[in-house]
Amino acid sequence: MLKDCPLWPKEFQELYRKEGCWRGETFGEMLEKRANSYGDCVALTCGARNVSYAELDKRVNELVSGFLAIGLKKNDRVVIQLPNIIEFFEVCFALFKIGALPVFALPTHRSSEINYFCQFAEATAYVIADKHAGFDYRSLARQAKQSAPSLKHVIVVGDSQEFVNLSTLYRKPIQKKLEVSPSDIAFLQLSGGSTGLSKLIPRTHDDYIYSLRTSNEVCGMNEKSVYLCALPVAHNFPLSSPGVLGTLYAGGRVVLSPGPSPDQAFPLIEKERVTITALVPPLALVWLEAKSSRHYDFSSLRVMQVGGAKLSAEVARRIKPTFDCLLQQVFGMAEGLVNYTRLDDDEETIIFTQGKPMSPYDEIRVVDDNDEDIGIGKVGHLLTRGPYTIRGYYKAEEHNAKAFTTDGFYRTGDLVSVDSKGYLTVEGRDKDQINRGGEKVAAEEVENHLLAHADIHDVAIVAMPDQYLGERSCAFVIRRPHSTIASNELKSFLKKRGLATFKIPDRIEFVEEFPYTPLGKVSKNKLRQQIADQLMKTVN
Ligand code: OOB
Repeated sequence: MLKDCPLWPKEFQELYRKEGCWRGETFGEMLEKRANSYGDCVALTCGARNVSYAELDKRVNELVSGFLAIGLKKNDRVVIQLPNIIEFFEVCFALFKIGALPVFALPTHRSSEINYFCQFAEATAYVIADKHAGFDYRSLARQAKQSAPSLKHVIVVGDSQEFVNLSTLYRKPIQKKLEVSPSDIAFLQLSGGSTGLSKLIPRTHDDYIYSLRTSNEVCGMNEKSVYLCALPVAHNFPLSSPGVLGTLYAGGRVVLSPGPSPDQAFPLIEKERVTITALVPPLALVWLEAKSSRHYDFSSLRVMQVGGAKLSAEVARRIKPTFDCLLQQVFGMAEGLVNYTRLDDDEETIIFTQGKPMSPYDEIRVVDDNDEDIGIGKVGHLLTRGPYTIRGYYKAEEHNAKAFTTDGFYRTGDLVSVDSKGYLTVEGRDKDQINRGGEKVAAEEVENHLLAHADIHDVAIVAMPDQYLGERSCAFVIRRPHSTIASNELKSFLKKRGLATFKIPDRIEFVEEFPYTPLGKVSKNKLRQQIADQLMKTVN
């Protein structure tokens, strides 16, 4: 078992097993079972390639052999940064079978994030595609190798240059028995982060497979389901709610789209007869706008899931009439808890709420600033614990003491209200984060980068309202005396530091001083109000 991962206390482990949540299955076993039951059925479609369950399992076993041959072993951490391609699944399942742990980076991460993941997780390997969306990932690998002494292998899909080519690692399967337990950590997922850098989220085979099975029941998944993965596959929403892994659990078919644009996704919906897909709110808006001018057959589509950020009721209302399918709101988090509106809920519930917890074993508390429970309909902090919600981040003892209550509830940082039927409405956030249309930016992480600039005295980053993304980021900056540094110079400074583009502030406001709270802290509330008022004025 990987060290430094707080787990559920014994009595909860027993409870979740006794209640049949955790059934003692690993991802490796799951794939083998599906290969036995659905061997000839297509598991994955990517471009012109179709891979059956039997073929996927075979390729995974070959890769296990190659991974072992280069020395990968149980509990090794492997940073994976791949686009939506079949190799993502081959690599992940091969690592699951060995008991090595994928660390799921996103394709938009750059050297600042990747170096940190490799260093912090003490990764032994980093798996990339050569190029994707015009970006050469081998340059990131070179930097990662310099910065993380633990990194022994860089494995590349495509032109590998000086690195190992993934295609050379498919070897004759070996018969060695690999000891992987269902209660082992299967992988490390990334948190959106609110205090500085992303935390790593340890998820076990048992807990994650339970979340897949429960998601599948709620979302009506079965072997006829065809799931279009348009969002980046490694994100928890398309990965597991029910996402690509839920689809494979159900014996259905995953269709991989290289990206979420209507030009990429619409033809796939028609051609592959997609039944369910998942989007973040800004994309739902783009799809709504694009639908009328593009004449594709959407008749197979039953469910459009929208989550990751708050969906406005006005946009929600347009989904069913435009796509002639059900809308499902999804309010989830990589730490665990996932809430869904149910497919048979009434229109108002689907349009106005973010659903209710998927499992009867999810425990929800809505509390005031003193951790006292508050009543129905009132807005408070959402706390949760349950059979698939972590009890602590990896190697983060100090942070865990703040992010979890002493009795194991995770402080989500979300402000919600709960109605009499147990449905949640997300009303805001008390974490220092910007939710840029589903992409999470930890203010402190970006502030620290800006503070490294010699011309900057102080900085505070807040969310500002945006019609399309819901929120964008605005950095309030106090320059050092006599500095005349401009916004674009600061933005290129951040880019040069290797920060993912989505984290670069959308707007920079130079100010002489910050407003303060009575306690002497920078008042981000006042800054948010200030920029919102300013934007209103420019609109009117
Ligand atoms: C999903 O996961 P993360 O880890 O990227 O972000 C979690 C946070 C939540 O705590 C909340 O602040 C926000 O994203 N969020 C929503 C939301 N869904 C997520 N805020 C308002 N409305 C929603 N529907 O984003 C995620 C993971 C699994 C399934 C779906 C989303």
